[in-house]
Amino acid sequence: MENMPAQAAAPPPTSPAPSPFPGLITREQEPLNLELPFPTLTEPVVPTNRFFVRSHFPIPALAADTWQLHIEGAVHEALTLSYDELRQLPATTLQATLECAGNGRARLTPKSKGLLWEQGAVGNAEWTGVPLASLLARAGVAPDALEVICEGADQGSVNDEPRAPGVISFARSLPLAKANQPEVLVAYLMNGQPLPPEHGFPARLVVPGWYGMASVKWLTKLTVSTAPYAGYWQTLEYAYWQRSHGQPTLVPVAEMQVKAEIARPALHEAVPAGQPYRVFGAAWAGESDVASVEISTDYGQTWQPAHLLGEAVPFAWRLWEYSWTPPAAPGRHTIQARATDRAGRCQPTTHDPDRRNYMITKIASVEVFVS
Ligand SMILES: Nc1nc2c(c(=O)[nH]1)N[C@H]1C(S)=C(S)[C@@H](COP(=O)(O)O)O[C@H]1N2
Ligand SMILES: [Mo]
Repeated sequence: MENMPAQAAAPPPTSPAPSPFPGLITREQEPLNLELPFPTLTEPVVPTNRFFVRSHFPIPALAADTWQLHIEGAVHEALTLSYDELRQLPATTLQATLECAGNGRARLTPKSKGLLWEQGAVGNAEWTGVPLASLLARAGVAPDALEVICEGADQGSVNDEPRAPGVISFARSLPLAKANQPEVLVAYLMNGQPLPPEHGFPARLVVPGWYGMASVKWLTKLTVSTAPYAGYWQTLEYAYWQRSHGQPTLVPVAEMQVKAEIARPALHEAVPAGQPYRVFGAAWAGESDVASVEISTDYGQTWQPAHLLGEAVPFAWRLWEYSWTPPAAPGRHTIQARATDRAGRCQPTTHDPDRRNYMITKIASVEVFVS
């Protein structure tokens, strides 16, 4: 008998389609919430299919040829834009790091409510889109306008406490002072390609320097408003306590706070004794820049400077490395990293309860086994 040519192993017909997000940690299937396993970080720009996904409702099925963006409210002339019209306007391309305000929640004690993200609800990508300021200028913002309410097409009911009043959409307001900054985009490309449905196709807001919740996906409506907006996603959720005149007041989560994360070693990694090890990670600083990253291997008694890699890119995280030589004797060791921004702000050692379960920047510890 003749030898049959070797057949490529075809997957059995019942096997599920390959994951479009290989290697991401599924925190929730519906709605879809996926986390980057942070120890796998290598490059400053995270590939689109490795970028974390945070959604509160099912992903809306939107088509480019029927999608519209409405700009209304306190404007001189309400506007409606199609996808093609949006793509024909002068565009900007920039990098921006998005971090979910709940990133790091798994480290809070007592156990926090909300999705228990470890370190990977953060990513840096290149975004292309039309500056929001240019769209607002076309519509003509009223002189007494304060903010713009940005609404996505996704909807649902929130049945966990605190409940929402029936079916709501995802909406956040941006103060005009930020909305008019040149870096705030109505983005339609991510890393040079049309946004995937999970990241907001056909268009989303990208608010560089702010926590992820400001970057409204599946953007369909911008309402210019003369009064502060107090919707669900900036009062009952994504709000924290700020003290003024001795009184705690709930204010919307906004600018990202300075933070460094260690990608490697991973938690409980086995590290060879007595040989230099490349500690590696990323740091970001919201609207500021990372001025320094420091490493401690003695529980914060002393700190040594890490080396910042590449050039500073506004609104993008900065990768860093540090050469650590573990002691020759085997044992447990703890590595900590802390970042400082241009304004001299550094990370706290404990989580301020006024931040509730958001803005988690307390210095993290990675315990390793030297062997
Ligand atoms: N319409 C809409 N926009 C949204 C969300 C959402 O649930 N619906 N989630 C927000 C939150 S909390 C974050 S952290 C970012 C995450 O963006 P990504 O999924 O592209 O990583 O999207 C924001 N924009
Ligand atoms: Mo988020």
